[in-house]
Amino acid sequence: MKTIYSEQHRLRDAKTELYGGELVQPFERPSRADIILKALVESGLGEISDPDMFSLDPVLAVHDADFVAFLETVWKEWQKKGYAGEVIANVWPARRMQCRVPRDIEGKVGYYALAAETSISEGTWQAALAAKDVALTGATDLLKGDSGIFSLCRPPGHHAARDMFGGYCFLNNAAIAAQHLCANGAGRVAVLDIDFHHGNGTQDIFYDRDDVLFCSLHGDPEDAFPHFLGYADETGSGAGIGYNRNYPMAPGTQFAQWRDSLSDALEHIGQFSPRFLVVSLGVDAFENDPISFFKLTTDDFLTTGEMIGSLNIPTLFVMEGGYDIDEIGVNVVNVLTGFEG
Ligand code: Q9C
Ligand code: ZN
Repeated sequence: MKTIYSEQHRLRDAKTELYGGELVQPFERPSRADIILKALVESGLGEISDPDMFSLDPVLAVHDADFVAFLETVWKEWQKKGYAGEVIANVWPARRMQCRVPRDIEGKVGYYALAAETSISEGTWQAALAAKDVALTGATDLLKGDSGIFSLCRPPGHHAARDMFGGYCFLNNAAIAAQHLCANGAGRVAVLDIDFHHGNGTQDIFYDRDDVLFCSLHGDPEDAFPHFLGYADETGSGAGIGYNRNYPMAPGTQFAQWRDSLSDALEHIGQFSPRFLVVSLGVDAFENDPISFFKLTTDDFLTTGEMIGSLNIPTLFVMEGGYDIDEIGVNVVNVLTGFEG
């Protein structure tokens, strides 16, 4: 299987993450991609290619134009205001307040942020742009007839909604790729999200559509980020009713239960019969992940890949989360190897 990868991911190198009331080194850091790349090369899974460059059009097909302009300019605006630190949200349009976009940059940050852990700094926008190129290049390869491609995106994307960033995400790489596949004649596309966290951004983007099926396996929002979306009774709206499926699971969930959810999701995807499948591939369901609570083992990721491969649908894997740096590489390689086998 071919991997698409860009060195530009390094430009996303924030110094701070707001965690437990402290500013810590971000869990989502450049070494994640380095370890994955190293494991891929050692596995001999396939060639590593640079992405092609795409315009903002495929981004604007899923994201709000003012939001995109905000991401492009926020770091400059923040510095212009004289702040010494990184961009961190500290105010929100909470219940019964106005949902207008304020003039002031600090107000704008609160308007477009869905959480405060994700700091923005120099290079964040450039890295996010490169990540969407990595995803779109993979999608283009699928359109040319490839049966499986790995887009090693960093920063990740599945928490980024139509007009919100957060959860370490800025542009929704998987949604941009899925929409690009639809727009280029694919007809139906399914997105399967196996990252530990609910793919709130992807759900948001496709919630009212019947041409994109979204299925997400994740920690119950009662107990896990993003907390305010991802319940089982969110099934879609309008024409999209029945085309959104959430599988929230409890703390301590092991593979036996997780694979039952995966089987159910795969059965629905099979019935939907999409031309392409996009997998939001997070490996933070791993037992040793520092910020998650599922108990999947390294071997379980191999089985996961085999199960996805048994659908026999051309598949784009888009990298999302996974924060146990030591084993992120082998876990990703196992999913891809299982798929190929
Ligand atoms: N107490 C992705 O995996 N906060 N994003 C976690 C833990 C944010 C995860 C707080 C987690 C975001 C792409
Ligand atoms: Zn995650």
